[in-house]
Amino acid sequence: MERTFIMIKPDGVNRGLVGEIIRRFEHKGFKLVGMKMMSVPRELAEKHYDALRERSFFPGLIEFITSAPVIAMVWEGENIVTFSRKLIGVTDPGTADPGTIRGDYGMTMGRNLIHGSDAIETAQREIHLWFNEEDLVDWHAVNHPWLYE
Ligand code: IDP
Ligand code: MG
Repeated sequence: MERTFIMIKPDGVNRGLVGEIIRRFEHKGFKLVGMKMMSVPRELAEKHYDALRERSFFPGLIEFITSAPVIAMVWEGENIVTFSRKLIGVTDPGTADPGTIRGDYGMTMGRNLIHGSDAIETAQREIHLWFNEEDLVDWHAVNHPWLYE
């Protein structure tokens, strides 16, 4: 089963949207296999966003991600990498569709509430960056046969 890395960013935590965001993933049918609240060390933030190092907004992005706690999570489900990006919405909340997390709750690019891995390889990299294997829980959800044929 596919896994992805999801992070509720400092704005989502400060705005009290943790429950609402987790609710959307749970109600879709995805399974939570790892979760921790943490302050993000600068080095980890920079590694996570390594591909964006040369972008003008990079310093502000690192300031933002390290400014207050985040909720780091690993979720599991069929096709979850692609589908969680749909649940989240496009990067700019100003143009994200209503019904998506960013479209419903966000206003600007630099305060877009949530991160989701953009590809299967990225998900694997990010899961290993943020979690130790022993902190991920292999468990059987009893609703499984009611979600998958
Ligand atoms: P994504 O989060 O939708 O995958 P990326 O292009 O990977 O978007 O960018 C990572 C994060 O960097 C975004 O979620 C957003 O927080 C921030 N970001 C991207 N572009 C801008 C920008 O133009 N201004 C400010 N922040 C940006
Ligand atoms: Mg991205």
